[in-house]
Amino acid sequence: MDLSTPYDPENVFAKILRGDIPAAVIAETDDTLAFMDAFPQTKGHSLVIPKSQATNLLEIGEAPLAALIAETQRIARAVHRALQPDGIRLMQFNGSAAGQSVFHIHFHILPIWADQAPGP
Ligand code: DGP
Repeated sequence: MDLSTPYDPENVFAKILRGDIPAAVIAETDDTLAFMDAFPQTKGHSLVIPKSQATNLLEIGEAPLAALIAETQRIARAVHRALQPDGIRLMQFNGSAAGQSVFHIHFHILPIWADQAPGP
């Protein structure tokens, strides 16, 4: 999937938004959904997605992006309070070449503990 591939409404996050497949939802707003990653890289690894359709960062509009990043900050603060990690890593990939595997834009929020940090 290169950066100009059109949005596919059958991607797994679109299915989660429609309720076609289940997810461990942790927060929902008018514009965003946050849920646990099904293949966590650390304890408490979660994802935040916009409800609007956008494949990647190049495509998303300014208003949905603002809502997405504000919600990502809110979830990161909640993760800090709940899990007390030593650090919090955000990840966001665009295009297969960069490591994106689900083509609905999302932020990863990974709590990091100093003694068990995953590789970069
Ligand atoms: P990325 O490489 O940035 O596109 O990461 C996609 C993430 O989505 C990856 O960490 C695994 C996660 N994931 C894939 N399929 C599902 C699913 O069906 N449910 C949930 N909750 N997460 C999924």
